[in-house]
Amino acid sequence: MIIALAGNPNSGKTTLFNNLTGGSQYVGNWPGVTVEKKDGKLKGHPDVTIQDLPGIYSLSPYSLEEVVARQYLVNEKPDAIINIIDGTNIERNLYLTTQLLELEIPMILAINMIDLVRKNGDQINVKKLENDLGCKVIEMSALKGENALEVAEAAIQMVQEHTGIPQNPHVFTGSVEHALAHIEESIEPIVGSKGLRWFAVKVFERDERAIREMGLSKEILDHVESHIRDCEKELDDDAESIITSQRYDYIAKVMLECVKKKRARGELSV
Ligand code: GDP
Ligand code: K
Ligand code: MG
Repeated sequence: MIIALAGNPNSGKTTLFNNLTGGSQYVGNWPGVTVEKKDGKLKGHPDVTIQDLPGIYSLSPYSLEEVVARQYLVNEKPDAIINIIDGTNIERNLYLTTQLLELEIPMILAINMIDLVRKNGDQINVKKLENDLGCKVIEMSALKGENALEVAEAAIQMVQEHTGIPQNPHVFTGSVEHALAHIEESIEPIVGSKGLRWFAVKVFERDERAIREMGLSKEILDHVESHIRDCEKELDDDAESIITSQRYDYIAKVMLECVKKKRARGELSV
């Protein structure tokens, strides 16, 4: 069984990885690139491999790390993902989360640095967050070892029970969803049903690398292009910005519902 660790840089991935694997780890490079590849066996579970992925802010094609991580997730399809996020910086970290949720791979959201969150006096409504995202959420401190093994064990349980596939992907506004529905219909015979929504969003964004890797025909691309243009005209924005800004709107709404900050950001403690 392979469990992948995905998260932003500085979310605590290395701390969690070391915590879960102890001494046993293998360090190399991803094929063809000099991005570090690291995996190890989960302590006490010789049949479970923890695969560390490069720290990334999104699954876009803008950096080598992002391409490596997304190719691994999309092509190798690990059995489960632990998405580790910095609990003191949830809003920014959830941007990657919204993309990971679309892959339809069993996933746990591990809110790390919970020791600091408590110290700051912030409150996270875990149940509400689970409901909003449609994905299991566990608070954790990788540094203190609090709930680290529990997160891994919850991932194992999901795989064994064939559960944990995110159930509640973010819904974009009407004209975007309309275009996505057309795209999904056109590409499903080629990419299959798993992660279909993620592929459709990539096509909508005109992500050249993703489109090349899917091997879509010119007919399909011409057909979906008309729907993308209609949507851009209606919203008076380019497709990629439409997706990004709607993800941020959605995250802002989730934050309002689920996270109570004791102090506004930037405000000094006395
Ligand atoms: P990575 O970039 O995602 O691999 O993050 P690291 O594992 O290197 O962690 C970044 C920093 O956060 C380091 O200084 C860690 O010691 C610290 N850190 C990681 N997890 C926790 C945690 O649960 N609580 C606290 N307070 N610090 C943490
Ligand atoms: K680091
Ligand atoms: Mg690291």
